[in-house]
Amino acid sequence: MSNSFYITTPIYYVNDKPHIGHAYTTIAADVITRWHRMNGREAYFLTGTDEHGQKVFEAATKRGISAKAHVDEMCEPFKALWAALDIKNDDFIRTTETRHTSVVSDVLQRLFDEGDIYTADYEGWYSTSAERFWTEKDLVDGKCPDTNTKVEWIKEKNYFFRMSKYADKLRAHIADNPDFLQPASRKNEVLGYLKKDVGDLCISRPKARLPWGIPFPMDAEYVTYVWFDALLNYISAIGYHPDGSTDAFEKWWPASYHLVGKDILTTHSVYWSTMLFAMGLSPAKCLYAHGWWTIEGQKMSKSIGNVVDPHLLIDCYGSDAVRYFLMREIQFGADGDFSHAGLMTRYNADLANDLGNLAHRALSMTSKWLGGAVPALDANTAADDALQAVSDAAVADYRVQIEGMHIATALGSLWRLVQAGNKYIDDMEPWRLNREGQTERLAGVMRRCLEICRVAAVLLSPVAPNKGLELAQKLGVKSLDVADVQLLSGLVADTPVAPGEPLFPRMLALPERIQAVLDEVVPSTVKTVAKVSHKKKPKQEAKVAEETTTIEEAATIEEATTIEEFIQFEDFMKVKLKVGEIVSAEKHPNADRLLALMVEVGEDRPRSIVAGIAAKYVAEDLIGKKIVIVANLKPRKLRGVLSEGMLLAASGTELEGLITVDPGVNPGSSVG
Ligand code: ME8
Repeated sequence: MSNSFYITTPIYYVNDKPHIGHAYTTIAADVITRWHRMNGREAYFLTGTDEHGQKVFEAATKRGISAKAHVDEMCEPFKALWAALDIKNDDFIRTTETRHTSVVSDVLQRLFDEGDIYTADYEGWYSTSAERFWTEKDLVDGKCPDTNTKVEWIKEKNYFFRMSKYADKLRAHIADNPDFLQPASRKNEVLGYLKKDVGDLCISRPKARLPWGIPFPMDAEYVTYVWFDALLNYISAIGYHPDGSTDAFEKWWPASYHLVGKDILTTHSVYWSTMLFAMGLSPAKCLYAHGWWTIEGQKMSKSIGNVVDPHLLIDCYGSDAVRYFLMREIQFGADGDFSHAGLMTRYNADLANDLGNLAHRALSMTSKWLGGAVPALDANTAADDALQAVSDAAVADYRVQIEGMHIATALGSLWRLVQAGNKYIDDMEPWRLNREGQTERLAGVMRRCLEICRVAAVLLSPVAPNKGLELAQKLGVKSLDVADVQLLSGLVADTPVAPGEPLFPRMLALPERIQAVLDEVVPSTVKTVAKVSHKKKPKQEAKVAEETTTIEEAATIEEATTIEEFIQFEDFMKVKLKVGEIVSAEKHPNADRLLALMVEVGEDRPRSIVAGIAAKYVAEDLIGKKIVIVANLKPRKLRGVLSEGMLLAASGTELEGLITVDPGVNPGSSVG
């Protein structure tokens, strides 16, 4: 593997504010770049803005300002979003910069001199809004098939790029380079396109119609078609020049990856590759066209009003959680649906529960029972060997997957280890080891749990760099070293550790600002939230019914204790009662009478339980209490918060008190 790694995103049009679609591609590029950097490769990550063209010109004219002033302003929100999302790009190219326009101009001249650009009369239906010509059969009801706006018949002289001349070379290149077009489905699409006759590409627009573009060096009456201009950014930014490129260009080209959305597959695979052939250059090693996000089941569009502003998500969840969600929710390459409910569910399930609990349990037990320092390892038991094997496999798989651009699968591999860590805690019962005074074993067990947290911190960091670092700091780890990361012995004994604040505080209900957006935008969208979120929920919560339960309907203690009819023994046996330990308690965000609890019941994660006990108990006083829960009650949402069980309590006309259990009884023990 060569040591230099060059990755690009599309350069985005400045006619809109950036949304989560733009964020998606850029985050993916950032994740991959961070991973390669961690592995010692020299990397160069380019993004930027596409600033010429009809729409930009019209928007500037409408505002009564110059196109240049308009684009200077409009590229800023992109830069600001990348900063807010912790994107570490090495360069940001704007197509209005001289370093770019001069290269475009010189490439045009060179290709013209060499005969790969020629003039001819062109006739066709022209759509101003799509900035392109259509043939008669392309039109839909006589209108532009892309924008559904009127078209006009235009006959004019234009400049053409001899794309047809390089079509065979492109076909051969695809055949000889099986990894060039990814994923495989996209390759088939391009091969389908190449089955037809590939014509030449009209690459000029008369200046009279479109003044905002790069002028043709050999003809001041014409400007360059926006795609011919834009695609060249990938090489102008790194120092290409037809008369002699810089060393930087020689170092980085061909790019390792062009990441694009599937919407711009043809321009990149066909136009760009043939342009490169004409310039005597090879295409990027891989053109990866990812899938498309819809929003709450609908196309994202300004007219529907459902365009998701990434800043809102960052404000509510933090940049790391947004990055994690977008990377984890869908396979890179596949289409996917964004839903606010899906984001919150995954945030709670993966980040707050799985990872957050592992870190919290490992660090707080170490602090409570082992003096708050990394404990010594003891000799491996069979369970410890098995845990090491899970770590070996998870890390190896993560590496293969992320390097194959399967970021979601890579995260899935890491999560297998996180879940194994939680299960290890349940199986090893550190609370029992502590009670029984098995200090050496307790130390060994807690050490391995902390080690898993270290692996998680390292492998999480390309996707969630701040939280990766925060977790590492809690463990006293100074550098996120990926070499031999899988070995559950990488920490330094006696280093101080501290649980501190939770990494990902649990989200009890949709953030108010998000709920307000959903309520406001399109009423039908809100309904879709529930529907879509069912489909998308991770397994654990798939059975949860989305109900609009009121407090009165809730499964309160009163309800359970006023039933006086006889039941059969078998009926009673259906009820599974378990001992639980309350590990956290908070006021319910939407109901004064309810508390939202997290209860450890010896499973791979604590359960979220909503209980109508706020009149009698202050939340903080409940932490550490051992109680009895009905463990097989169908989970439901109570005023928007998931409840996965019910507490047993004594009550007369009102609640008298919780049924508590001897402190020596372990969470998870069955009652009955
Ligand atoms: O096409 N889902 O710019 P653009 C996933 N300037 N990705 C999405 C998305 C969605 N719903 N919406 C946008 C252009 N994207 C040209 C590119 S490159 C030389 C010139 C992402 O602002 C995706 O990467 O329309 C898509 O390809 C890109 O934004 C389009 O950005």
